[in-house]
Amino acid sequence: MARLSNLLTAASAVCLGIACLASCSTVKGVPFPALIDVTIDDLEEGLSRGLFTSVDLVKAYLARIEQINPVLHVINEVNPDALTIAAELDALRASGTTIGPLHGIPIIIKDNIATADKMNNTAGSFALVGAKVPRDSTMAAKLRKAGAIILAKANLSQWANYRSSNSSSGWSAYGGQVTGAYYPNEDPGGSSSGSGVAAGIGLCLATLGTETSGSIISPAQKSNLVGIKPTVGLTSRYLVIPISSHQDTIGPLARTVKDAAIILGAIAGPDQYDNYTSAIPFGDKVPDYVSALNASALSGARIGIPYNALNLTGNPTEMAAFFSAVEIMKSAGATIVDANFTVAQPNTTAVVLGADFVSDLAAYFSELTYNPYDLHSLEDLRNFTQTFANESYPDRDTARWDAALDLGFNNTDIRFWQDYQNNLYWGGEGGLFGAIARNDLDAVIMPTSQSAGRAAIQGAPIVSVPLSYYPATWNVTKNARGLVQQGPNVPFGLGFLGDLFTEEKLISLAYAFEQKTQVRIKGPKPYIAPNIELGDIVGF
Ligand SMILES: *[C@@H]1O[C@H](CO)[C@@H](O)[C@H](O)[C@H]1NC(C)=O
Ligand SMILES: *[C@@H]1O[C@H](CO)[C@@H](O)[C@H](O)[C@H]1NC(C)=O
Ligand SMILES: *[C@@H]1O[C@H](CO)[C@@H](O)[C@H](O)[C@H]1NC(C)=O
Ligand SMILES: *[C@@H]1O[C@H](CO)[C@@H](O)[C@H](O)[C@H]1NC(C)=O
Ligand SMILES: *[C@@H]1O[C@H](CO)[C@@H](O)[C@H](O)[C@H]1NC(C)=O
Ligand SMILES: *[C@@H]1O[C@H](CO)[C@@H](O)[C@H](O)[C@H]1NC(C)=O
Ligand SMILES: *[C@@H]1O[C@H](CO)[C@@H](O)[C@H](O)[C@H]1NC(C)=O
Ligand SMILES: *[C@@H]1O[C@H](CO)[C@@H](O)[C@H](O)[C@H]1NC(C)=O
Ligand SMILES: *[C@@H]1O[C@H](CO)[C@@H](O)[C@H](O)[C@H]1NC(C)=O
Ligand SMILES: *[C@@H]1O[C@H](CO)[C@@H](O)[C@H](O)[C@H]1NC(C)=O
Ligand SMILES: *[C@@H]1O[C@H](CO)[C@@H](O)[C@H](O)[C@H]1NC(C)=O
Ligand SMILES: CC(=O)N[C@H]1CO[C@H](CO)[C@@H](O)[C@@H]1O
Repeated sequence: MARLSNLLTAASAVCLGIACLASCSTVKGVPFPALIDVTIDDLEEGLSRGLFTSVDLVKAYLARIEQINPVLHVINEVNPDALTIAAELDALRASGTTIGPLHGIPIIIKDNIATADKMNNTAGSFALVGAKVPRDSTMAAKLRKAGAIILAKANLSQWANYRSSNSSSGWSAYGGQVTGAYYPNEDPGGSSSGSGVAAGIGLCLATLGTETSGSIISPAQKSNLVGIKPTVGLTSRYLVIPISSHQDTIGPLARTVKDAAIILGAIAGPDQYDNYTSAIPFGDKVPDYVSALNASALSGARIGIPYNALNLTGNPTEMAAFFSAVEIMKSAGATIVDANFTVAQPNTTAVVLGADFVSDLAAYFSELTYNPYDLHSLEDLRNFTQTFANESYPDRDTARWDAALDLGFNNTDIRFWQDYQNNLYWGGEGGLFGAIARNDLDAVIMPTSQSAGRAAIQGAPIVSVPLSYYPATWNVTKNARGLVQQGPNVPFGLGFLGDLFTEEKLISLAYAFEQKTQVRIKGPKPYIAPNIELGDIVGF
């Protein structure tokens, strides 16, 4: 009896949290947040109090995946070893040992982050089904070291949206078309599309995505999530299928800033296999991103708006919400600064990504210990894709690869270097870094849909948080493949952009904004989500 009442007190305390105000469920009759809202703190509390085990959690999430995947095509593969791993972590916990901040917490990763287990790493292409890597990617290894259970691989825009000029966000030949959960046939954003929807509807606690330009923040906003796009080099790209060594980065998509901060802390840091990580200014001492969370951080902060780089009339709904957010920040004590970029519209080209892809893809192929179709270059991959029936060519073309190969050079060429230097200027002195330095800013803000480009070309960080959503009466607009772009309840976000390696500052500001607004909690719910909860698993 005493034990049960302890549980009751503990779980009720958990359930007084904001998450549970939004949606409460029960486990063994005890109130507990629903899996669509649950946080790492909630799960750690439930696990450590013995309300449920990691095996229960994995069973619940697998059942939810089975319920929803035939409709939304979020997941490419589940980890056949997940229950075994969960049981091992449960046994460790029972013996008094927790190995890290994610002990026993199920996480899903994008299907371009390799694991040396039974799961494939495909980028959504049949070219890599069956391929083997020599060891875990550093991201997978760090998740495991933090105690996480890698539950599944999430579907994505094929090749992280670097193949076609006429494909769609969230489509891959291997996984089909991911759709969002806020409106039927919603464009899920890309390219970490499955990572967005999976975290958004609670197929796991949170996910990892990758970004070259927009691929974390875009699906994060479409699934009403926080997305952290870290500085290039803060998180290792080793054994992550690349687009561009100069722009690729890996980061979390989560339902709260705090959860995203915990996960970032677990995956950041130097890695002998990715020499970009040697640019990290704090070495092995990864900042404690959780202790950076400060609900008052907007007070006294200097926040810049680059008016001349915004599309002020393009999307009146998003811009109206953006300027409401500005008022909220002002009332929270922030100083808002007119911080135009010196170059309003940079003339970027396809050279950096194309030339990087030629080099970096070949380097990834060369790491494989089993390469089922013996592919070694972009030429090989293009030929495979154009001739393998299930790759949907030419309905989905290979225009980006054609353009990359038409360059006739890779990233060792002087012509690459010239374009790369232009990008650094447009992202740096002529763009984001110039605005920050001239105006002594803590961050620059833009609507998430307009945030990606300037940060991408400089490898700069972005934290995107939920901002608002289209009203319930909104008329649906669709893209060429029939995916809903704007529609009733479709969410969108706000981006905080900063200088290199200033994630602590950005996370702190994003957290203060989240605490003031609670858009995810107060806003509309998905039109579709799995309904199996821990209570349906525990004790049955
Ligand atoms: C990986 O792909 C192979 C096909 O080569 C398949 O047999 C296997 O089941 C896949 N792994 C998972 C976890 O689905
Ligand atoms: C960084 O690593 C890459 C690939 O691992 C290699 O090609 C490159 O030469 C290295 N650069 C430096 C400066 O060591
Ligand atoms: C939180 O931010 C406020 C406003 O900038 C500052 O005064 C306060 O010292 C910060 N708290 C912590 C614990 O850093
Ligand atoms: C910034 O750009 C906007 C839009 O082009 C312009 O209206 C405004 O005057 C500029 N502000 C400054 C301080 O130059
Ligand atoms: C602004 O947004 C509108 C609507 O999305 C678009 O048609 C237009 O091309 C955009 N303008 C610029 C300069 O990006
Ligand atoms: C933009 O870049 C292209 C390719 O480098 C060049 O041909 C063109 O002249 C540039 N346009 C401007 C306005 O700078
Ligand atoms: C990159 O270009 C250099 C110079 O032409 C060439 O030697 C090298 O093989 C190329 N590497 C790849 C992966 O294409
Ligand atoms: C192109 O792919 C086809 C089918 O996969 C293969 O038979 C052929 O040898 C490939 N051609 C080249 C030049 O690699
Ligand atoms: C390719 O697609 C066909 C028709 O949709 C399907 O029957 C077949 O199993 C697919 N092949 C692979 C390798 O998935
Ligand atoms: C995509 O582009 C290719 C090449 O231009 C074309 O053959 C194909 O019909 C296009 N697909 C669609 C759906 O328009
Ligand atoms: C929605 O579409 C209807 C019919 O086309 C039109 O009458 C109405 O003005 C539209 N509403 C908005 C908000 O655009
Ligand atoms: C785990 C899972 O549900 N995988 C599915 C992913 O999507 C492909 C294509 O739609 C299915 O064939 C898999 O079964």
